[in-house]
Order: sequence, then C-alpha cells, then structure tokens
Amino acid sequence: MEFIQHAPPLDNQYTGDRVLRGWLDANLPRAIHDAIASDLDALGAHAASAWDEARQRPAAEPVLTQWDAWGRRIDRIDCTPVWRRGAGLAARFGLVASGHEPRHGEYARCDQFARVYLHHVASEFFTCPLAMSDGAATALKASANQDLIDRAVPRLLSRDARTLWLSGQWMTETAGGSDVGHTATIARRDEAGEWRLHGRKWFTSAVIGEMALTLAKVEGGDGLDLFLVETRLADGAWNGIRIDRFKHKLGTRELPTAEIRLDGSRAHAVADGGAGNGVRLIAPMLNVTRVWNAVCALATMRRCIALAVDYARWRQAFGKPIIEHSLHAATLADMQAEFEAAFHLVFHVAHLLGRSESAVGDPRERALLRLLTPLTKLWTARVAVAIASETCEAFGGAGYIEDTGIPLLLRDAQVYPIWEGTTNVLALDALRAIASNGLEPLIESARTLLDPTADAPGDTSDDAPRAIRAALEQAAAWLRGNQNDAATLQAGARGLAITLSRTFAAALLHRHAANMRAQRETRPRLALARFIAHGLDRLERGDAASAAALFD
Ligand code: MFK
Repeated sequence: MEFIQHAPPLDNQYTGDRVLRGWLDANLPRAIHDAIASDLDALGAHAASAWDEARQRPAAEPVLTQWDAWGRRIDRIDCTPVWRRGAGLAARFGLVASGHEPRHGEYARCDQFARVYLHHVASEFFTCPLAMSDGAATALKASANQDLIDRAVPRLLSRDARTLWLSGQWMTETAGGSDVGHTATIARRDEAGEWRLHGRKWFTSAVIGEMALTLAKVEGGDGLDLFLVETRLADGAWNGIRIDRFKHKLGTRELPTAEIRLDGSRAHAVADGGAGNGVRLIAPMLNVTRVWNAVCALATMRRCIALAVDYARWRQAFGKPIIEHSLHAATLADMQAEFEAAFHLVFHVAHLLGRSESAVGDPRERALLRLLTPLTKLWTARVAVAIASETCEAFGGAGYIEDTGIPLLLRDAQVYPIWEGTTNVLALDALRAIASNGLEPLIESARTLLDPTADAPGDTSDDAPRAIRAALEQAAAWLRGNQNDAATLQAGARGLAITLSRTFAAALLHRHAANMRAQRETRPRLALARFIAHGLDRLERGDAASAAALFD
C-alpha cells in the first residue's frame, strides 16, 4: 500500500510541557499553581484542538470593506472566525485581567503569562491587541489621570466579553517607526476646548479596538504628547477615523493591521496637553508589550519543538525514526536547550514585573527589570526565528509547504524582532538602562543565582558557574573598556545585549537545574550544558570605524 505520512498532532500543551510545569512547581506557591491548573489545562487542551482545526480549513484573513453598495464610506472590518472568538476567550481566561488582579500578589504576572504562553499560537495573534490593552491599562494606571483610569481601566481588565475593551498603540508614522520623534500628527483644541487629532498613522495593529493610545504634537507646543482616542462615537460611527487600507504582511495575516487617517478625531490628553512628555508616558506600555512579545516568542519556540519532536518520533528514514539518528537528535536538543534558557529568562522577567507592580520589589529589582525587559525581548525574538527556521528544515520538504502549517510559524515569528522595537533599537535601549543604573543589578543578581545554597548545593563537577561568571566578567570589562567611546559602544550594543541575555538566562537555568537535582530531574542540567556549549559570549571585538568603511 502507498505510504502516507500522518500530520503531526499536538498533545495537551500544558500537561505535556515539562518546562512550564517545572518552572511553575519551582517558583509558584503550591496553592497558586493548584488554583490556576484547571485553566491552564483547558488552555493546553484548546491549543491542541485549535491546531487540528486550523489544518482542516482554508487560511482566513480579515476583510476591509470601505464603501457600501450605495456609496457610503463605512470602513467595515470582518475578522476571521478565530478572531471573532478572541474576546470571549480572553475574558473567560482573564488573559489581560489576571495580570492586574491582586489575588495572586507578586505572582499575578506569572499566572497571566502562563495563560498567554499556552494560548498565543492558537489565538492567531489575537494576543497582539491583548498585549496593547494590557500596556494601555498599565500606562494609564501610571499616569494618575483619574478620569481616564476610571473610564478605561475597568473595561480593559474586564472578565466579561460584553464590556471588554481592546486598545491599540498607534505610534508609527511614515517618517518615524523607531524614531517616533518625527511624529507629524497634530493635536489642536476645537471651539469647545476638546482635543482633536489630525494625521496619518502608518501601522496601526488591530484597529478593531475600542480605544488607542497615540502620540501627537500639540500645535505650537514642544515634543510629543500622549492621547487616548476612543475609536467610535456614541452612535457607533468612526471617531474621525478613516481606514486607508490593510497592510499586506509577511505573517500575522489574521491581524488587521491598517493605515489610518485621523481627521479631527476627538481625544483626551493623558497628561496636560503640551507637556511634551508623551514618550515617557507611553514607556510603561512599551515595556509591557515587550514582555508579551517575549512570552509569545517563547510560545512559538515551544510549538515548533513540540511539532518537530513528534514528527521525528514517527517519521522513518534510512531504516529508523529520524529521532534515532544522532545528528537529528542533536539538532532538536540544540533547539530545546535554547528554548529552556529563554523560558527561564522570560518567566523571571514576568515575576519581576509582578513584584514591582505589587510593590514587593526594591529599587534594585526595578533597575534589573528595566534592563532585562529590552534584553529579553530582543534575544527571545531572534531565538524564535532561528528555531522556526530550523523547524521548517526538520520537516524536510513538508516544512516548506503552506498547508502543513509549518511555514506559517516562520513567517509569523519574523514579526517578533521587528515590532515593539527592532533588535538594534532595543540594544540601544539596554545601553540607556545601563547608563541610568549600571550593570550592577544584573551582576549582583547573577552572583546570587550562582551561589550554592542549602536548597541548591553546588556541584564541584559542574563547570557552568565558572563559564557564566567568565562571560559576565568579559561583558563588564568590555563595557568598562568602551564607556568613553560612544561609537564603539553603540556598534557593539547588540553583542553586549545578547551576551548579557545568554549569561543571565544561563544563571537562571543553572539555579533551576541545581534545585531539580534533589528530585533526580537531570534534563535542565543537560539543557544548560548544551546551552553553554553554544557559547555565552557574543561581544563585538571588531572596530566600529571599519563597518562604515566597508560602504565607502
Ligand atoms: C503578540 C506579541 C505582542 C506584541 C504587541 C505588539 C503590538 C505592535 C504595535 C507596535 O509595534 S507599536 C510601535 C512600536 N514602536 C516602538 O516600539 C518604538 C521603538 N522605538 C523606541 O523604543 C525608541 O527608543 C523611543 C521611541 C522610545 C525613542 O524615542 P525618543 O523620543 O528618542 O525618546 P528618548 O528621548 O530616548 O526618551 C524619552 C523618555 O522616555 C526618556 O525619559 P526622560 O524624559 O525622563 O529622560 C527615556 O528614558 C524614556 N524611555 C524611553 N524608552 C523607555 C523609557 N523609559 C522606560 N522604558 C523605556 N523602554
């Protein structure tokens, strides 16, 4: 009979995830893990069934209808079936709300991001508007604008789909993606004293939201101000918003990313209009969405590895399952090692965020969070692309065929290093954080992780702490050596950021592996050894001037 390869299935993505469960067991109080386990189990089961369902229907994209049959401008958006269910699932599982609710205290963000991690791929990037809604709630809470907090935050954090609001984050314009200082949108007051916005936003992810936070220049003022725009008027009409077109993107095609025009849109200034502190006010939103980006990058890694490993167990070549070929097994193990290290970094950042928001963290921890946020976002984004690419290869020709669902993982992954700040912009942001607080918070914290304790005794046969300390010392020495040379510092910012990310991730994985020894669980230690063997040090040692000279 003719051989037909079966499609790779997924098991429950919570019960089958040793790394997630191991982290939650080690880091969450038992009662909290028990309290959230049934929701995680349901999300893990949903992830598996959504994967099956997606293979059984044609890919869908949102549709923009700009005019009705009689010539009226309507700009109607019809979302995909998965997106139409998005708000219901988000409310039911508290995908935004759980990060802000006080019941789990410092662990609220761990709870929330475990949910997001399990749901992201199945949501078909509905997580994007959820991330921005979370960011908007966080930025508004920090703004102390009580009227806007009272109006928007309960809706953004609603657990009822009928009252849930989604927020956009409209920053990018034709002249400014990374450098938002070039924002040309103008804010001016009308006769009634209300703010009205006029301009063109070039990349508005998820224009379907009920509101957005956006930057504009107050006419005659200096700098940028932050505004809240509700997208619809009381009668349901667009609030001076026209949708010019949807973006035709490489991936995340279920996400209705649009070019829009603001033509007198009513807006509320988040602070005193004209203060020019808009970038500072939106920074909490940027930092929260960057953590979401990292969690979602992690989710893609995990999905890729789950599929590639399953396939390797079944797929036969040269007389045996391909996982029994040592080179293929080593390739998969290399992916797993990078993923495990990234996992520990991302969830540590989630915990730090929760600690800082529940006022448990001290200023040193907040400084560490400020630095780890861009580091974690930039590094995990790149690992996700590498793992998604390797996954296509692990499936051979099938990995290049759209309806297997595998190429989609790579096309979608390519967004992680781009949105919410590219690798280079975030590497420069990390330099900014180091300029404010130094490297000490990270070095001190890594030292504590490497110190043997009663819970996690050292192992004299273990080379990991030595390798991690050496990489940290090299990074610190590089920084000291170049601190007065801005060009070299900036040219090497990416290398420094990736070295610090890898090193801190290794320290976290080391601590976890040491804790797990008591339970005779050796896999984290195997992952750590492999991760360290890939190298921690990515510092740039070339001279900055030669880069420009190449293009003379
Ligand atoms: C599914 C996954 C979820 C992901 C959802 C993604 C949704 C996608 C939607 C988008 O992509 S929206 C567009 C995203 N765009 C960016 O992320 C912009 C990237 N560019 C930067 O981040 C630039 O570094 C930045 C725009 C912030 C630079 O702008 P400026 O005007 O040159 O800012 P400047 O002067 O460096 O900083 C202004 C203030 O903000 C300073 O504070 P002070 O006024 O007190 O001195 C900075 O310290 C502060 N600041 C900047 N970045 C900060 C920050 N503070 C805290 N955290 C930060 N990250």
